Amino acid sequence: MTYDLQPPASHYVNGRYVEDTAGAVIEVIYPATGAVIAKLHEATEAVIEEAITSALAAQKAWAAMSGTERGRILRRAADIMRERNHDLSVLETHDTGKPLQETLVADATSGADALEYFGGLAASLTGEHIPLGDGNFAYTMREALGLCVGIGAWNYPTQIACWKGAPALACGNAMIFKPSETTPLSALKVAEILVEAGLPAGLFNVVQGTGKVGGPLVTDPRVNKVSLTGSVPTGRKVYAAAAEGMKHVTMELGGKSPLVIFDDADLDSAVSGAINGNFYSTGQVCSNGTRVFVQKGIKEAFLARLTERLKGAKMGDPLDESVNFGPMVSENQISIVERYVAKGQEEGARLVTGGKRLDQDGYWIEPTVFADVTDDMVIAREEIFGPVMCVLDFEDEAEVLARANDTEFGLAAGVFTADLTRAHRMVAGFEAGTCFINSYNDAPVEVPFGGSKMSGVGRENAKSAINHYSELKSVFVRLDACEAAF
Ligand code: TXE
Repeated sequence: MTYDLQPPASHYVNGRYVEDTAGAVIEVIYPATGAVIAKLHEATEAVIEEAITSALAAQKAWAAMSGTERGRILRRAADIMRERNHDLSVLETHDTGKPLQETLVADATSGADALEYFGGLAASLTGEHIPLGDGNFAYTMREALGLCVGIGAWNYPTQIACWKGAPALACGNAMIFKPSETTPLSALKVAEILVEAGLPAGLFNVVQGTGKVGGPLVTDPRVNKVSLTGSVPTGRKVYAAAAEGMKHVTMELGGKSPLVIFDDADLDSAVSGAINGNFYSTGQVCSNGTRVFVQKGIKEAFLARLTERLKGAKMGDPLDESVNFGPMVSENQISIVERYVAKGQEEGARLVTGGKRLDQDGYWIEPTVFADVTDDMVIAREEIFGPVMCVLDFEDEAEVLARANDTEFGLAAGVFTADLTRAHRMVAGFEAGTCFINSYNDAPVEVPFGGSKMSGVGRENAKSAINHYSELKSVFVRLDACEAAF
């Protein structure tokens, strides 16, 4: 790899690396071994201030450029990311622990897709003409919001930086991005690449830190929009703080999504869906279908096939491309998962496979399946955010739909069935923002992604993201005389 794990400095502000060693130390840990691979400093007030002032100084000129010009820079950045995919993926693997087999296809590539997609869209962000009779008319202008703050989670650091940065920049905004303190490395490379592609300094700044840095960014009156990917408790705090300043928000939060498998489903395909929806990225995916409802007729066949297929999970050096199951991201996260595994056993769920933490350095735990899970168990109600699948039985469609929706969350939902009529009936009934029929967890940039209920507000990706990074100005034009009552 050509990238050093230790970046030149902690932050990327105003087109260059910036350091302030007065900030608290952030140790970056390689989850596969527990070794410290880099040390950074949390942003101080001075760093945050420079991030804000340089962003504001650059934003108006950026918004005044044509969409074609802005888009060209984003598309160039997409090309650079693709050229450097291998190095970026190795870095992402060190940052998150996710196996290289995954990071090579799901992180910088997904980020590049977002840059390419929104780069392509930038020139077509227009308003409309509204005829009003008698020659009078109105038109709308789509305008940038100004300064946007992006706050990331640790599971998809590159992807999250790009899913927020690309639409923000395409619309003519500046963005300050704060990665999760657990995975601070990759977003710095996104900033570097954008500047290399021609992005003027100040338009995409990266500042490091915990909520102590995120908090002041959210409340700063100069910030117009906040987009967060994280947990529901943090989302609630950030949303409330943003509301004080009447800021635009996008909240991409957690879930406990249902995946419903009817007994007419193709068994192997359904097992693949359940594996993708529970064990990809070691289960650390917000949209995971962790409540797997299996119709009674195929329950035992499903569990048998699933157990067989799980033998194909290969743990080991995440940089070995044949490894397909990595460690969890941190000691904190694995200990949360261990507590839930113990809770599931205490509650009387049947541990079908897995559940054990490996006796070695790093944060390794086996892919875990519980069967005979009931709706009221804690493991069926709370987001675990790890490789723990809960299998629940059901008898019929109406019953399973009601149970699937009986949650405070509403991020995603999936159904496997050979009956397409039933499939469409089910997705029409799901209380969830992102649904899948005979598939699970696909997230192409062309499709809106996001949740309802406690899982969030707004949508990322697709044309719909444009509405969350711009606003309309309406202009009324009178061609005849303007009259008044007196
Ligand atoms: O998330 P947090 P964490 C869920 C998952 C996991 C839990 C905790 O259930 O177990 O979240 O993960 C920043 N003002 N997800 O601790 O705490 C924080 O620094 C402004 C789901 O990583 O929500 C980080 O950058 N910012 C998720 C980001 O918010 C604040 C993926 C998220 O932190 C802040 C990851 C504050 N007051 C975890 N407090 C998903 N939806 O995919 C914290 N932050």
